[in-house]
Amino acid sequence: MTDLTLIIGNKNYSSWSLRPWFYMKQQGIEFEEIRVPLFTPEMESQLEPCFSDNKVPVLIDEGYSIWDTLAIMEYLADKFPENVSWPAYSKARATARSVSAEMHSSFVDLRNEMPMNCRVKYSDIAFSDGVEKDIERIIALWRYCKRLYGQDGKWLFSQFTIADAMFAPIVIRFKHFNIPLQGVEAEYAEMVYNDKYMQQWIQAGRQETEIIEADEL
Ligand SMILES: N[C@@H](CCC(=O)N[C@@H](CS)C(=O)NCC(=O)O)C(=O)O
Repeated sequence: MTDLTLIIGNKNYSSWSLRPWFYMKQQGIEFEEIRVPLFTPEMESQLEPCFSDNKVPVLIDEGYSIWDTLAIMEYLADKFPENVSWPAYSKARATARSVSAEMHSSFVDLRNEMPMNCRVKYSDIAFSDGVEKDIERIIALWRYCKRLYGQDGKWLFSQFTIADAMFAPIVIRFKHFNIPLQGVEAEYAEMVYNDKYMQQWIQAGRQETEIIEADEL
């Protein structure tokens, strides 16, 4: 029995929904999941009481609505302080927040040209300079976190944190767009992609049949 409900979009496409879902699974937080297909009347009616500007994900706790990915995970970090959500050391925590906020607010070219799609694998796609720059920056962020704080475990800050949840959809994009990775970033991406909860999400996404044309190349 749980008081928490996470409203998510299509698993095939909804990169924002994946983040808090993956975080809650990794943290062992029980929740009921409601999946609403994006851009449908069903989505509108489900989200109407949530004040989320018709966007997913939304977390409902005892009827109270929390929207926006980072706010949801911060709320859960406060609610379950026994979980590790951010690194303990304050400078590592600040870095984890910096990279998470950067992921939240940046990489527009990558989002536009490289939509998350669990069903499809591409190769030889020509990207704009903007996307190449976004890819380089994300790899640099992962290397930076791993070098400074990620030597004692498989995650960016050794233990799983919100930062890993923030980059989870990037891992699917890199894999499905066949982005060549090396060294530490290749190891990290492979580990996250093969994580059992990531695989649950990807397999569920692959079973979905809705098509969002804008996210199909
Ligand atoms: N910044 C928001 C973004 C949420 C968002 O854009 N979600 C997409 C699905 S992945 C959505 O609901 N789109 C529907 C729409 O824009 O009408 C967050 O962090 O949660």
